[in-house]
Amino acid sequence: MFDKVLIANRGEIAIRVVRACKELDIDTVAIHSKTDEKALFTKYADEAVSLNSDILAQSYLDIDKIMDIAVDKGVDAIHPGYGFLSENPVLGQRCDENGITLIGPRENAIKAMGDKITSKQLMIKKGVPTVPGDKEGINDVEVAKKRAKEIGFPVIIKSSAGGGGIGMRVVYEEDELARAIESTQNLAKATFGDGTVYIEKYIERPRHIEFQVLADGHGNTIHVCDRECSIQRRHQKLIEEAPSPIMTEELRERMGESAIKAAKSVDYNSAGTVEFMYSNGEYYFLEMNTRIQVEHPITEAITGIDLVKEQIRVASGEKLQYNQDDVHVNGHAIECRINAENPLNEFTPNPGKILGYRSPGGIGVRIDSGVYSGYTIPSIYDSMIAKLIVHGNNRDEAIARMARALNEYIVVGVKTTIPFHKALMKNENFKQANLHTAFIEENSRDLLTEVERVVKEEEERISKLHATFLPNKKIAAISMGVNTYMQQIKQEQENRK
Ligand code: MV4
Repeated sequence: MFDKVLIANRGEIAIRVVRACKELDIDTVAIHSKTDEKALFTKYADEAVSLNSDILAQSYLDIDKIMDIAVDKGVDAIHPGYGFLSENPVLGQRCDENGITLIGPRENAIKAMGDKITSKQLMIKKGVPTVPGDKEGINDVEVAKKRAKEIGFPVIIKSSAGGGGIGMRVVYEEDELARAIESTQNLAKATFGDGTVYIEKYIERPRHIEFQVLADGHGNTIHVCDRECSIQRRHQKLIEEAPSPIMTEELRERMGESAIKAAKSVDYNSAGTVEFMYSNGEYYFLEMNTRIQVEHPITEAITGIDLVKEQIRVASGEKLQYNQDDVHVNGHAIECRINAENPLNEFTPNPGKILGYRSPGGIGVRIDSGVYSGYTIPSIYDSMIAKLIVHGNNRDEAIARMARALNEYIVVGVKTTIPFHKALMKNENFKQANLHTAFIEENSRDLLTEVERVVKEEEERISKLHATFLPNKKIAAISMGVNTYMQQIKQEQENRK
């Protein structure tokens, strides 16, 4: 096992990795940008080294700088977390050159899964279901037209170098096809430096179901069950749950087997996620994410498996601690992403200083967060405040528990997505698990009406709690909005008369 690990990331995931290391008796080195000097993760690690910059290319994306620190500090391994360098094949190369282990997959796996045409071809070869359509790039618009007619409209044009929803376009009729191909090619060329695009049947309102996989360097690959991630907005997930409400033993067996085949097709040897679309009883491979994901805790909740510890163990050369037969689903878990965003204004980021903070607790509640009272959420990074994860014996209990935990949550000073999640927990379509990738669009009117009501209610009910946590009335005034505060003062004066 490693003695010392450098964490090339920030925020809650850096803390998540520190916690796994501590339980494995590994020392940790955090690296941080100028802005992140006061971030919580730098205090949790045994050592923290400044990258002396806020420019991404000179901080969290600066491989040379990070390698220098890793060598200087004598670490055995680097954990890249998610985002940043986590799916950059160069990091692994540079680690190899310096005799440092990368806690993640090998270069070949990242590259093969990063190219959508390559990965689709691999899946077809292994018998994993893929969306009907081409498995080669478009060279000739006339050929593409013929293929689109065979496939049947609507079709979708996707960039091979894309993923995560970037560089795709839906085409409903033949007349639009040529222009759509050209514009997607241009976009892909400009964004990824590779203009290769291909055609698929467009699946309308699919569910997004993904499988967690774990693989070691000894030929063992298991799946750690499924997550439902259909509720997203512009490809940003808002909430995830495990297992998928539509999952049956039989479907899990089949999809899990496909996920394992996908991982094995690239000799995968780490923690990863295989994404599928599900529609009308059929499922299709979408892509594989070659990293630990934001929503991994819901899988940990229902299986009891510490995914990050397993990921570190297999990277150090150990065998997986679990066989497929050891993996069982226990109950139901939900994760809400609590972001500093205004759900009443298109979820625009609302970074700033957290004036008061108290997170929920009690049975079945987990918070993964990198913030504290007095911390300023920087505007240069994502606006995540926390991941609120609940676990219950079944979906209904998990929903009730989440609603309860959201009501306990107090964040003063920045607008958050908490009211949105409260509204979601009450939504009938959500409760009935009528989930699909257009859920937010189709339910936005009902949700927004409820969010507005919740925000008003919070101002009234929670202002009392705010007063408890924030004896300073000025801060209370900021938190509840000055007008509401003045009204309250007036009312108090009236009452006294
Ligand atoms: C699709 C699709 C419908 N049909 N492909 C979006 C992210 C990228 N990984 C692939 N995506 C999609 N591919 C076909 N043939 C619909 C989506 C899609 C989607 C997929 C998963 C989760 C959320 C989504 C939101 C919009 C569109």
